[in-house]
Amino acid sequence: MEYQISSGIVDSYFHKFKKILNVDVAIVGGGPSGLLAAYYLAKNGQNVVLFERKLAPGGGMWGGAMMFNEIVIQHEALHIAKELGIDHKIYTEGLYVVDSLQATSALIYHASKAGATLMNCISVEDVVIQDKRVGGVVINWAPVHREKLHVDPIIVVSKAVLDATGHDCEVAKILERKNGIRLNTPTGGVVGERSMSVDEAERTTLENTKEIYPGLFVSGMAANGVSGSFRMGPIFGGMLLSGKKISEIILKSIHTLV
Ligand code: 48F
Repeated sequence: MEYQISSGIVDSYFHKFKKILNVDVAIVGGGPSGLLAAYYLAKNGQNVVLFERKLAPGGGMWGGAMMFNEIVIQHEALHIAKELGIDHKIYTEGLYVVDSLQATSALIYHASKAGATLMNCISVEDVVIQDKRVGGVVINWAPVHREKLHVDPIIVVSKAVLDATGHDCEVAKILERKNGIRLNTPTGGVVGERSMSVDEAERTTLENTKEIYPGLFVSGMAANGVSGSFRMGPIFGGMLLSGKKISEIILKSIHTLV
């Protein structure tokens, strides 16, 4: 019995790992925008992997506001909550409150059920460049990074990479820093996030959700960070709509590659 348990886990894990070495889309970051992009892309037949460095995907959604475990979503994004079976209560005109634990676990469950492979405890430390495009990501165990161990990584190739790393826009920063290239942002580089301005931030999240370099796409707070837009705190409509929008942009881009 002891042997069967271990061997079942190892066989199944390595089968999964082999499958994600060459994918359609590699998503970096398991916050709401990354999870939702994973859900819609997998639902549309793409082979998708999502890397999250923490033990639990979910990013900034679990904690609600200052650990009050409720979040707010706007009417415009309500159809997504309904599609995922998330309970919601109207609070005031156009604004709904949602239990953050139910919402976050629903995003994880539906992304996985739709067929996306979710890989936790793995950090993306670099990108692959092929023919002047981003063509994959470079990964390592998150504890290897934390312990600063000198261990070489594993390479994952993909047709598209999504930077959904939230406020830090880590992938875009790495691409800019290491390669001296111009990004499709107002300055040509990562501009950096601005202070709180909810309406403006929610609006610009969607505008900033786009391809910023051939093969590299941004969603969620990473989209606002690279283009120098504002933060918005515990209101999540923009994050959900951004995840959905980037899945449509990536799908179109992959179809034009074929
Ligand atoms: O920050 P995060 O939740 O991303 P998001 O989808 O949503 C932002 C909101 O939660 C909130 C907000 C909007 O209302 O202001 O903050 O933009 O999740 C990003 C995830 O990416 C992981 C990180 O641990 C987090 O769970 N992550 C960041 N860098 C890496 C990474 C990396 N290099 N490799 C793997 N995971």
